[in-house]
Amino acid sequence: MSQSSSPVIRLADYRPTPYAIDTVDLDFDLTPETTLVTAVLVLSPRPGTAAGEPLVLDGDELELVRVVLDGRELASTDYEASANRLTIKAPPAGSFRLETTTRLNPAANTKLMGLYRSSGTWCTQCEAEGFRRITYYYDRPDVLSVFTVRIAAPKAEAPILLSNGNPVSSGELADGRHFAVWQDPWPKPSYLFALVAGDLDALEDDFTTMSGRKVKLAIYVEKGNAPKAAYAMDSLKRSMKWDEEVFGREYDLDVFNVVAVSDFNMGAMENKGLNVFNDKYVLADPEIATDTDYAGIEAVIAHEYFHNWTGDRITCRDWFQLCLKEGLTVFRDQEFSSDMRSRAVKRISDVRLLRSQQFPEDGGPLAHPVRPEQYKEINNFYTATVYEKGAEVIRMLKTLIGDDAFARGMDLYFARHDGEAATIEQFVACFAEASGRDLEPFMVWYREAGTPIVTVEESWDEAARRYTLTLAQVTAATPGQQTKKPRVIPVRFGLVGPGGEDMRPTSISGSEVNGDTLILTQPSHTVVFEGLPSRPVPSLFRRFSAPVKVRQSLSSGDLIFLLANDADSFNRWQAGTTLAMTALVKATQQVRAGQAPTFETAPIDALGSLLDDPALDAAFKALLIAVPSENDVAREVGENVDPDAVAAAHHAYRRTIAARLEARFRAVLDADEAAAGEPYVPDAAGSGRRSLANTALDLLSMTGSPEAMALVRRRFETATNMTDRLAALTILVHRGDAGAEAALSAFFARFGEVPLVVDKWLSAQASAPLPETLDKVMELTRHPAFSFGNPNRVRALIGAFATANPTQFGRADGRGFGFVADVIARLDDANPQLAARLLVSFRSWRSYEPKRRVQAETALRSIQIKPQLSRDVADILERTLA
Ligand code: B3K
Ligand code: ZN
Repeated sequence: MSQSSSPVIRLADYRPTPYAIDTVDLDFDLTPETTLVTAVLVLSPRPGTAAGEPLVLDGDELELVRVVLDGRELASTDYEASANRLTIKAPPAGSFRLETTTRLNPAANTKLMGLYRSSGTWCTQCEAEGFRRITYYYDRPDVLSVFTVRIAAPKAEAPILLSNGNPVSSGELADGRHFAVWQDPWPKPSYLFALVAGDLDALEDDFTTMSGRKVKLAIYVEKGNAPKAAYAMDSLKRSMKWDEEVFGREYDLDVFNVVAVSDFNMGAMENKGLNVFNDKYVLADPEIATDTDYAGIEAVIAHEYFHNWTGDRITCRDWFQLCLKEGLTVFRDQEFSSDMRSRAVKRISDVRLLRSQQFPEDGGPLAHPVRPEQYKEINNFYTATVYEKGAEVIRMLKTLIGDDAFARGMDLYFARHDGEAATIEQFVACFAEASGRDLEPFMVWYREAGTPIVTVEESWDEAARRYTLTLAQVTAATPGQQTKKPRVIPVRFGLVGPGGEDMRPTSISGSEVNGDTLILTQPSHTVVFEGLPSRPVPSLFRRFSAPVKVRQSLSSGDLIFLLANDADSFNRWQAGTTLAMTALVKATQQVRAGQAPTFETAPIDALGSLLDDPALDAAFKALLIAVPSENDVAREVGENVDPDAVAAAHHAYRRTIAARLEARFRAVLDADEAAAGEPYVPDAAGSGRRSLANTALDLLSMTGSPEAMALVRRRFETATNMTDRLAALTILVHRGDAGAEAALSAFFARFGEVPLVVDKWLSAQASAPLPETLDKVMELTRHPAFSFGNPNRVRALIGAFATANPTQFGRADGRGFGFVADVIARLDDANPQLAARLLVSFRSWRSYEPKRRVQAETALRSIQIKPQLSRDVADILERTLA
């Protein structure tokens, strides 16, 4: 369907369905080419439904075989059926039984929505609207029902038959077939349905819950891969324990199954009792996975498990409420990872992600509120705004009402809405009740898009010992929202005294104060702190207490002071980042003006002395010296961006750091090599050490000295784990080192059979900031290890090129844009979700300088002229060009 003809779905139009589905019995008869699905629904009218009101069920590319109503096969005049709708014109009064049979071809399902095949395994993905590709149904989250599922399949091909809930029976059938029946006692919406059938290995374990019930755990993987699921299993058990201890949530079925598949549109899916995962977030050992992969597995396993309560037991009334489960579950997984690792390091990583993914979304054509009010294609709303900003909003709520009220609010939410499909209003009402605070003003965070800018001005009255901060907020217009209301903004703060201690004013006036937090509610506040012994250095938004942009002109001296002294680790890092960003933006302006970039040395030396501080952990040091990315700098520059100028400034800055801190970086690497004999552990300490060493190596290589490059080559050759090996390979490739080709060949010779590692090999090449990269990427699309049919391969090659290679995607000749646009147009028929995701990489096209802006627009328009664009791509395109 083309975009212009696809309807806008609006929150304001929400109505419950006229009928409830009391029970669902699904029968799957699986053969590779054809699958017959018989669904028996027992339906009953909801109160207020008029007698004979038509029953209209959703479908998508369905082929109807027959319809039986209360035991009688319907004549074609009694119903209307199309591929995307089944209407029973006049259902009987009272409850009735509808039986439909549909015929599917899972092998031909390249959209990876509904029932499809991945490496010979039958699997499903139903969120958001994939269940309607299996059978006619009320495919929406507010229709909850209890499911019984019978699966029959050829036993040799699919000895493992899984669905939601608990296994109830199984047995043999004729012709080498067998069956299994699964029953899920918990009412759920269709998007949480799952089925898996295949010849898989399992890693098994068990977990005893807090009330003493033993739960059987299994992670199913392709043959031979079970040992690689060990870290995922360990993460699962830690997640189950943590959710009991921190949120009081106990698991509620006899079994919990996870299945890893290699063809998956996203990270993973929280189907009740049967999570289906992209194998990238399950499989790991030190040979194939990096520290980042391990942390990702831990976080995603936790995230999907936590959905059991925030998503499954309490689900969303409609898709506008998506952040009800996603923002909350991201918040929960962030807290889990913080408890497992370093809280400060986790916070900094999360904020970096928010700024790099969500801020550009909020500031561009795809901006939408955390709780949107309209959509054309819901799959395009699984965004950083709904997920990451959604989590920030919950974090602010906690800051605002305090930990205890927050915990009581969560308990109330679980108690009050268990078994329901809820709204954001209902969720927030629990916290209003638990805290006694009016949270209506806070709702602006859910209703309005855009990142507020908070401007800070200070003054110090030496004679009166009075310190004044003026904090003013504004949020720019976003598509469809011209005017913005002021938000409730919690500002966690410290007033840092000359010795690094937090000073205590005798009084604070001008805003509400809650412990160490100022609460802004007005467009502007003048906050007065009385009775301070000397001018403090303000440390604002500690721990990043609100997802805003801060405009504050602290001197380099103040920032260097905070970098060294702030009691808040996040703000120490923030001070260093602000110093680096200021230097990079200034250098970019110098390059554009045809001047050589120049840098202050004091901030660099300050970083250098922190490297010597034994009190700081390695992961934190790595974050301190990590230079903001070129994309970060471009975002800060904001308009008329010339990616080549940004790259030149970035290059010059890194060379300056490298030259100045060379000896220290060498010391870091020596220390790392001294630890080389220790066994690989992907925990905070081990990954921190590697992260610091590899960041130092990357910077050291910027000197371009033969010794530095020899060191990189040696580290590549002698690496004993994937983290170090990939870090060294990436440096060789990105610097265009003479040894790069040999290293790439050696890497492929060793790992060419492991698709998840091939992805790293593809990404390292696609992100190389070299003029030959585009041709290389085109050539790699024809490599036997690459396939347009596999989302991980496409993201590793094309996605990395479009998002992690600003100078080559943004080539001055426009060929980078043109290439990615061609790929999107080509992918759209087979896999619209994947194509739409890639298209998002164009969202900041208006920030380019005029020449590139024209070229990006030309590329976007070349997609638009393609006939039969998917709704997914057409929607993103329309909004991007609007
Ligand atoms: N809920 C799924 C995402 C589904 C995406 C549908 N397009 C995974 C998650 O957030 O846990
Ligand atoms: Zn989720």
